[in-house]
Amino acid sequence: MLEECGLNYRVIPVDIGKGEQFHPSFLEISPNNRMPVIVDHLEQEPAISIFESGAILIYLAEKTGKFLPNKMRERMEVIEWLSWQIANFGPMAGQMSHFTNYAPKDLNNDYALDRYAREYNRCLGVLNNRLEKREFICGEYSIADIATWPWLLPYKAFGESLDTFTHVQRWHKNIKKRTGASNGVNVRKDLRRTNPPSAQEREILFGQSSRSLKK
Ligand SMILES: N[C@@H](CCC(=O)N[C@@H](CS)C(=O)NCC(=O)O)C(=O)O
Repeated sequence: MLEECGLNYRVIPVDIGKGEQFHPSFLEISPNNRMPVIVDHLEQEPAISIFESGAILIYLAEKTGKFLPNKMRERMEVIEWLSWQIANFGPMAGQMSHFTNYAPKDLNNDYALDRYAREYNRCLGVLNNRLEKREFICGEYSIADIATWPWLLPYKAFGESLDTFTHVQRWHKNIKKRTGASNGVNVRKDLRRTNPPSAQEREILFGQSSRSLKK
């Protein structure tokens, strides 16, 4: 979104394998100990911080007047589909990623994998139906597309194919051509995890409970 809007920004990496997401200064602006979170020093005094990707997208759309229509009907459609992504496609893809990439192989995860694979596949069906008569999710390119597209990208690693989702295929190609979108998904690619997490990192990442938040 920042790339799509041509906004200036500074990336501050958070090493979640080292537990930096539990640092009090991070929890102050992201109480759910998750990235992303943004701090806008220009718009408000004092600076305003926003966590949760959906809220961040709405904020940036409001700030720039881009990718969120003003008219109530069109605006609500975008918010509806943004909410669909936040509550369905994103979390299902997130769980697919966990069970595909990180769940211990010596445990039987078949049920969980099957459950999330079906839900991811179902969401692709919902998206495909929606795109049948529209170039983008809500007609014009919007924050609903910006939120949804990144979770389509790992479909092959999740064992999916787009062969039967022809409208999703077309939509994917169209977004990939956008400079802002492709720049956005490549931001700080150098920091992406390439090795499996160590035992210590696994404990920080997957051993979380309310105790992890203790001050
Ligand atoms: N619902 C959140 C999910 C964000 C999320 O899960 N972020 C992951 C990285 S992609 C994270 O920060 N994980 C830290 C952790 O597991 O402690 C959003 O959309 O902003």
